[in-house]
Amino acid sequence: LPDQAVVLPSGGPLYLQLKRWIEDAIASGTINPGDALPSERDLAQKVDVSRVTVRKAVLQLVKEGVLLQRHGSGTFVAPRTQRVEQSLSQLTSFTDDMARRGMQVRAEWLDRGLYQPSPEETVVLGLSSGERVARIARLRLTGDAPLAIERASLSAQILADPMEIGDSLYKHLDKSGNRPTRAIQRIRAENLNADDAKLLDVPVGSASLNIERTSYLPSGRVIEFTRSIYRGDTYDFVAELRLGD
Ligand code: 16G
Repeated sequence: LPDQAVVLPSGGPLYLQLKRWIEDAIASGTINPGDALPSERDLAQKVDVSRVTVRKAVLQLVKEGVLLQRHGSGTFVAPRTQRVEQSLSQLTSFTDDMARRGMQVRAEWLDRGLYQPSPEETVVLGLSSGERVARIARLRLTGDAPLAIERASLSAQILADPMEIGDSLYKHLDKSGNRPTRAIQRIRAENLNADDAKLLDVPVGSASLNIERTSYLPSGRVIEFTRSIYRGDTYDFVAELRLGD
């Protein structure tokens, strides 16, 4: 930290002023990812606030994932997460996208089985009466870092045995000539609920992108209805735009 006296940004409770000051110091590169924060006592002395105030500001930043606390060794600026750029103009699979980037991915299964469809699934997938739905839900990770939760629904006629799909749903569909060739995607901002936040290893209420994909065969038949939840701190969705007529 610089030697000169610390001037906190004004306004609001003291701990929030200190929090903002720490955020600014990180943003401006005064302290960098991996750097240790001074001890609570040193920081309190330097900024001329109480240790309770320091503790509150630090705790808040730990909750937000900006700082990391390691037992016994202190508080550090968290490494900046590497962002992933994802094209919005091509119909690709998660496995393809990650392989292209050379990223090693894996999946943790949250659910896979045949169910009675919900009214929404019946309508979107165009199921006939009595037809069941195959649901597959996965947490998709690179190493230990969770990237997205994916919950897919398909007609049981297309995916009779959800246990059969290996690492990639699209590769599996390809085998039976059922790989989709067109999709509609809807993207929405969402604050994560407790369950999904836990799965994605981020604080409750963190920003995420909720993506709904309905994909089609050339015949027009809907093949897949998938809700994906992507970490807002990790993903950039990018589309190329061209001047229209
Ligand atoms: C993508 C799709 C998802 C599809 C999955 C198949 C988005 C938002 N979603 O993640 O709908 O089911 O790819 O991936 O892009 P897989 O072949 O690796 O299982």
